[in-house]
Parts: sequence; structure tokens; C-alpha cells
Amino acid sequence: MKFSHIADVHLGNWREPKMKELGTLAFAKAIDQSIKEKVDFILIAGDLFHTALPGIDYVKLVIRKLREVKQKGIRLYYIAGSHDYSPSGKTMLDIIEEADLGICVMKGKVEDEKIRLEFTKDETGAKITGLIGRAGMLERKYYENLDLKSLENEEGFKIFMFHTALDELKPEHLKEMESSPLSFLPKGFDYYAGGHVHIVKKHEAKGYKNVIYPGPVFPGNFSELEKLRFGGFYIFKDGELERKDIHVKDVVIKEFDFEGKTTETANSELEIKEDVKDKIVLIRAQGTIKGKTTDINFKKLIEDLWEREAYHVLKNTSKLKSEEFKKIQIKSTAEDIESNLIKEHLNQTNHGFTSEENATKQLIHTLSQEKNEGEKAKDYENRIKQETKELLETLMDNT
Ligand SMILES: [Mn+2]
Repeated sequence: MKFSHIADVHLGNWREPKMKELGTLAFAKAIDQSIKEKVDFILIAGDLFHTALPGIDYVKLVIRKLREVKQKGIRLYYIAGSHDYSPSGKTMLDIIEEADLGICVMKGKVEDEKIRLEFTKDETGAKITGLIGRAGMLERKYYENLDLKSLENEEGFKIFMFHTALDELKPEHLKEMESSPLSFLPKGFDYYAGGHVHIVKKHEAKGYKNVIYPGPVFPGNFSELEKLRFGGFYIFKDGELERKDIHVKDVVIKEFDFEGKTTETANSELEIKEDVKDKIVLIRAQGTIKGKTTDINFKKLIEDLWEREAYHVLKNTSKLKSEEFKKIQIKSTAEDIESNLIKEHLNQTNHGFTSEENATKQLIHTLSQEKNEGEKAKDYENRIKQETKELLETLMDNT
């Protein structure tokens, strides 16, 4: 048995057309390589599209590639992720199943308030099931009501697909991300095909083997490019795992530390000597400088890189500060201030929450969500209302 495990393609991600192009190229490569490897089937563990309503060109690309897959006799199984699932519960991924190009494996029924998932059986005998991911961890409710026993009692080679962050696999830099314990997943499966967390990770624990996050097929922003440089996916063959990297462009990373330096010194150091032709160049500048940050001549450097035919140039100066501003800096973060304000105003109303502080924070979080790209005002309004309603129900349930 041989299959490939892809996740977090995010077609339509990146604002710059040139970078968008690399994302689609990476997806095509992941599919082409899977075909070349003669896999029996392909798993896509959510976030194939970056939005619930992706552009027509991305839909066309997916249909074209999946038709190639089907023509080769390779099966495709998928679940929706937090990005390709709309608040009203619709996903463009439905067209894959409608067009008979793949099967969404989250199937089952609700019985006695329990979610009983069914298995989709592949020709190889592999039994596949899974749960979709939803924005704001709304899938947590599904997991809480999931009938694990019936899944665990099933015989045979089993695969569980999920699109959720797991406590045990969460890296330090994503510790703010909401997550669930691994014990939410049924035990004893042969492979856990994950998505959602953009890291490359393989995890084993008692009762759980091959818990995998393949990471994106192409990094989705500056820091992902910085950390991962390139994307990839996994191929599983008769118990053996193989990582497949997808190289679409080389990345040159240049860090400038201007701590304590004058703008003159900073400007004299601001150069990149490496060959940048047809490469993505990442410029990160940090430190507290003497003088104004606006006096640092990034424009000249970037123009020079374009002239030397860099494929794309990205700059990050979020950690670059000016001493002049340092003097009036407030020590607390926005979160600290918010947290203190909440604490100061506790116990003034009559409510049914166990933890008013926690409830307030969750409500603020839910209500401060922004409108998604391409989301209609009405859908946005309904989504916020629905999520707030669900949150209030959960908060009340816990009392
Ligand atoms: Mn994702």
C-alpha cells in the first residue's frame, strides 16, 4: 500500500501574483510527484483552498489536476480545513465529490448525541475516516461528541484525517494557537493524516503512531518562508515514511542586526552580496537604532536586488525600532492592558459563567474577528452571530 499525504495547500494565498504562482506550481508538483510515485491514493488533509470561495482559476487547476489523478486510477480522499469551509457550512471542495474526482471522508451520523463516523474503504483495503477543521476551533465540539469506541473497534488498516492543532505537537512559536489533546483522536489507527499547523512533524505516543503534519506545500508568508524555506508532503509505503520536498524557488535570507547603531552605520552595512538571480530574497532588520528607522535606505537595497533579477523581495522590519521612540514606549502589551481592564471590572453584573474573566476573553475574541476575504457582509454577520451563540451555549454548559 502506498499513499501520499498532502495538506495546507492554501491555493490563492499570497497577495503578490508572482508568489501566488509559486503556490499553484507547488500544488501541481505535489500531485505530479504522487502520480510518478504510483501511489494507490492521495490524502488532502484540509485547506486545499485559502478561502471558502476561491478564484475560478484555482478551481480549474484543482479539477484539471484531480482529473489527471483519476485517469491514472489513483483515488483521492480529503477533508475540508478551517480555510476552505465557510461559516454557513459550505465548501468549494464539495465540487470534487460532485464531479466524482474524490471522496470527502467525513461521513457518518449523529446518534444519541454521539457522532458516529463511517469508514470509506479504499481498493487496497485501507479504511479512511476523519473530521473537518473549522475556524475558531469549532470542531472541538465534534471531537467532544465523537464515538471513539466504534472507530477503535474497527479491524484493519485505518487512517484518520484531521485538521486541528494538537497540544502535544504544537511548536513554541505557535503556542498561542488553540489546540486539543491528542486523546481526542481515536487510538490504534495506522496513520493520522493531519493538517492545519504549518509545521513538518511526525509524532508517536502510546496508542498513537504516525501522527503527521506534512506542513504546507509552499510556505504561506514571510515567517513560514524563513522557517521552512520550502514545502513538501509525505509518502507512506508499507509502513515506511518518506518526506518529499517541493522546491519551486531558492530562498536567500539576510538578517541585519542594527542594535545600537546609527542610521549611517546601518546604511553602510545594508547590502546583500549573494547571488539573488531568480531567488526569493527575505530581508529581516532588527534592533534599536540611534536615529529614525525611516532614514534607513531599504529602497536602494531593494532596487538593487530587482536590478540583479531577484524573483521576489520581501522585507520584515517588525523588530526594528528607533531609540527616540523607545523612551516613550509603554511596557505592557495590548493583551496585558486588556487583561487588567477585564480584571478591574469583574463581578459587576449578574451572569451565569463559571469564570467571568475567561468568558469575557473568549467573547472579545469571537466578536473581534474580521471579515474574511470574499465573505459577504451578511454571511459575516451571520457567522459572528452563530459563533457567538455557540460560544455562549458552551460557556453556559460549563456552569
Ligand atoms: Mn492551513
